[in-house]
Amino acid sequence: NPRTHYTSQINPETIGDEKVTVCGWVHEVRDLGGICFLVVRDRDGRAQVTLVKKKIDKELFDTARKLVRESVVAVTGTAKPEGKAPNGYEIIPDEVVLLNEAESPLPMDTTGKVDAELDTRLDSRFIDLRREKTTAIFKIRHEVLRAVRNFLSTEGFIETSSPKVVATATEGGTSLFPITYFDREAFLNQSPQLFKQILMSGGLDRVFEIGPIFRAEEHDTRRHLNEATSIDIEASFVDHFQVMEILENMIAYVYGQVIENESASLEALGVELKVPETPFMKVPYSEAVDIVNAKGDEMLEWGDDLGTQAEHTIGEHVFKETGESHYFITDWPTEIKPFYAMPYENDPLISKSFDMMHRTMELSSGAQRIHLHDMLKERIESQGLNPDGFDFYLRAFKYGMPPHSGWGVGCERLVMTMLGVENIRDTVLFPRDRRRLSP
Ligand code: ATP
Ligand code: AMO
Repeated sequence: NPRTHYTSQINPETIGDEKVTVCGWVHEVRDLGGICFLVVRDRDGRAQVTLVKKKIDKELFDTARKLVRESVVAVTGTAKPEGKAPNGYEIIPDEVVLLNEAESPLPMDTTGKVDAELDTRLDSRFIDLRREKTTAIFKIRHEVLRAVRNFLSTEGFIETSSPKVVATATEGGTSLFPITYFDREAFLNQSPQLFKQILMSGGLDRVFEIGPIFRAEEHDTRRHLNEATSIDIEASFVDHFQVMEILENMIAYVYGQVIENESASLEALGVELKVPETPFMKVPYSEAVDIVNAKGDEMLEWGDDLGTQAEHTIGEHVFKETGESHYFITDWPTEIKPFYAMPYENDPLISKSFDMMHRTMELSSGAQRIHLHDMLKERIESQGLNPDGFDFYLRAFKYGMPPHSGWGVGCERLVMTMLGVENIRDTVLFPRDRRRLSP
């Protein structure tokens, strides 16, 4: 019998005597002798199947009783209201079909009673996903990306895709994964940066991309991946303030949509979300340095990058002042931002750039870009890069490039900070890190 309902869709009051078929995994079998409870689990919940020995075919009763946990079954029967069962109903079965038996013991516990190590869970992701809390994260991640697409589409952005096999670096700082492309050297792309800017010259005006970025980060932290998902935008005829506004509004919208559409998943995770208040506080870089130095744990000089500890100090400071976790650090020294960030005309030592921060880590970087060919070429050279490698990019600036701005947000960090997840690997189905290349 084909599936008629997910377990969460059955309401015995409206269904009446109509036969239902649910499909899923054997979550639990409780054999009490005269009565046997079989709990079937699917993506969205559980259904109790109740078999009373005296009232039911003997073969059917034995089939159910002997089911091995996590085997796959299809159960057809009638739903009856039952206050003590999950979702308030139980199924009195006519048929229980064993579709595929699971081996035992299982590679890990699925009931949530035993906390497995992250590595064990990632090695057996197929089993890990059968835990409610794991599924909840990925349902929320889906909702985040759905909301992002919806928001940006409504704001007039066109979804585009850029190549992941490329010839040049963009982000400096982090290193590249070299690959062999036929007989040439190539790299996995660190960011859609150069391509999304070229599209501005093409007149697409507002574009976004959600796609993988690859960074050969050597370090092993709880917030770095070697393959991450970046949400990127680029927009023409707007400055950095305007794209900051798009960013904060998007974050607020995404939080709101998750609260509205994924309340069950939030509950499963024990997370209570509040929509961040907009506009986010803007802390100029020089003030950020003062905040860190005033605390006195470390002494920064103007021009230093802000390390993890400094980010935390500033995050706590902002949180104390505003009660909000999200804020911007703006007006960074031009020298510590990538070559494409636009310096201020009246003070070229600082740039029209920003990071959007969560109390605990950086979530996004962005800037108004240099749209003037000669200035851009000069900046590429002054950062010690060879402009020849950027020919395909620089050409787009010679024949009518509008002023433009944009940003990139790490999807995993967005989900991680939203849910208070400790390790970024928990927000990726199959994470890639220094040690992990499989599954
Ligand atoms: P970006 O996207 O610019 O790389 P990010 O949030 O990934 O931003 P990094 O620039 O990699 O952050 O690091 C932010 C700061 O955190 C850096 O200034 C660096 O000093 C510090 N940092 C990075 N990795 C580590 C690490 N493994 N341990 C401690 N601090 C680190
Ligand atoms: P940036 O290098 O800051 O900026 O990257 C943007 C955002 O992507 C996420 N991110 C990562 N997440 C997990 N693991 C990583 N290794 C990792 N690296 C980056 C972070 C980060 O804030 N081209 C610019 C964006 C722009 O200016 O439009 C860029 O790539 O959340």
